[in-house]
Amino acid sequence: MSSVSGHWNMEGPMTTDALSTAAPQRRFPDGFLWGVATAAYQIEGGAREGGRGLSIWDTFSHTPGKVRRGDTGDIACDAYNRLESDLDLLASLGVRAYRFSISWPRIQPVGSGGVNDEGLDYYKRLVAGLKERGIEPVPTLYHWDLPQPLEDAGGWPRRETAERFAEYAAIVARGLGDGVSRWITVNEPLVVANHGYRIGVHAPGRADEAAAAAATHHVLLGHGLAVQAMRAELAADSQVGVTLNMTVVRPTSEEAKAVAEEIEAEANRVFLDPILIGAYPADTVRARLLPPQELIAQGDMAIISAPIDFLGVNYYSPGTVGLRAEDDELRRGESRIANHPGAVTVTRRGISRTAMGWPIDASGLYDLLVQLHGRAPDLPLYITENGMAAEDYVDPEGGVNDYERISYLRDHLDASARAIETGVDLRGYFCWSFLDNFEWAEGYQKRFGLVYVDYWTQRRIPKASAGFYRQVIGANAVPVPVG
Ligand code: IFM
Repeated sequence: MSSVSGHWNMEGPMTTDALSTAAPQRRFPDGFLWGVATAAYQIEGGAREGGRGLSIWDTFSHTPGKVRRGDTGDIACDAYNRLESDLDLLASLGVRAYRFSISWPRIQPVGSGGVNDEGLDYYKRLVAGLKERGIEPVPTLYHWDLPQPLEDAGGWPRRETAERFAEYAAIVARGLGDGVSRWITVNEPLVVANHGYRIGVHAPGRADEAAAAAATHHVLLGHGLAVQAMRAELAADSQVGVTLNMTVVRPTSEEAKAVAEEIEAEANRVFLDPILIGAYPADTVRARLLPPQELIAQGDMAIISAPIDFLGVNYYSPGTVGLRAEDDELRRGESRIANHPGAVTVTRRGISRTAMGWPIDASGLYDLLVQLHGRAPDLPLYITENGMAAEDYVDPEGGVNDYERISYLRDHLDASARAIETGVDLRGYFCWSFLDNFEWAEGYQKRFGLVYVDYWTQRRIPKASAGFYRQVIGANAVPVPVG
């Protein structure tokens, strides 16, 4: 159990020495897994190197108007060519685990059939390099870079894509299984279906409600089939889980409770319920957002709900929902919610936002963890992403003093430790992100890293938050926020 003890020096602005002296701290359980996270398309670059095929993100980012400033992941952080120095940098942060994703088109350039050994070798070297440095590799198999030929054949709305995914999962498990003991199948199925197929702001850029509903089912099925395929290849004690992006949705009034519950179900339960209980939340979510019955073959829900070893949770921000009549003028900080006439998102007065515009409220993470534990008390949880984008810049002394990020991390880590104190089985925390990187449709403008990347030179500059995080890991504790 974590507990409050000791003293930390919190005098003046928080610095990287903040953990060395006199403020109270909240401790994490021994063995708590401290990590950082990235994803292949966001950092690797080397888009045409090593036999890699094209993914939907290559196509999308090269389509004018899709990504801010026309940025692409062609070069990104050039991590593909900087393996050894990035591994040393990771080690210097003191992390015990590294969550990265595997680029499907590096392994299978056309998404099916033969294996590209050069691609697999790259990840073998990554896994070996991590282990040499005492860092646990935690790969995610799918972080949105679907091989383009599979999209051309219909993409995630097509059932065969789930089957191809399971084949790819088996190849990776066979190739890397010796060095990896914790695996994540899919990152954020909601974003795959919703951003990629419903609203089209992410690759492949389709805006088609029926395609999104079908993609929802097939990404979940892909997860379930991949779990089966991987278990057949891996040692019995290997752990396989999935990562969902989740939030809490708070109503501003008693009257707004029902719509808040529906919005929360759309965001969380459409993906969580099938995994936990083998059913879509048809009682709460409108039918057109759910896969039609004719797509759900017999046995699918059992495959999707086969036991997993842990749930990965990505949390950034909570939502607050209120009611306003259609003709009401909106107040400051309010915006209407598509498909929910009369509902508005509300930003509480005085609340800070990240550079993405997301409200900062760590109590949402605490509430989410407690809720999840209530629903699935025996399922270990990992926070597989949490962090913030900030307007980072290199100061004249050459440092990046990202105090806002330090305070964001401190508050969210404190919320995590408090959740553990109430009995939540939270086993680890992965900060998003190791490096500044390609933030999808936002391109390189939004910086989430603990390490600043100068994209002109590829120079890496650890920010003040990297020092803070290193101290948290060393102490296995976080300073308790004041007030
Ligand atoms: O950068 C993304 C990541 O790829 C998935 N989760 C949210 C992050 C911040 O938007």
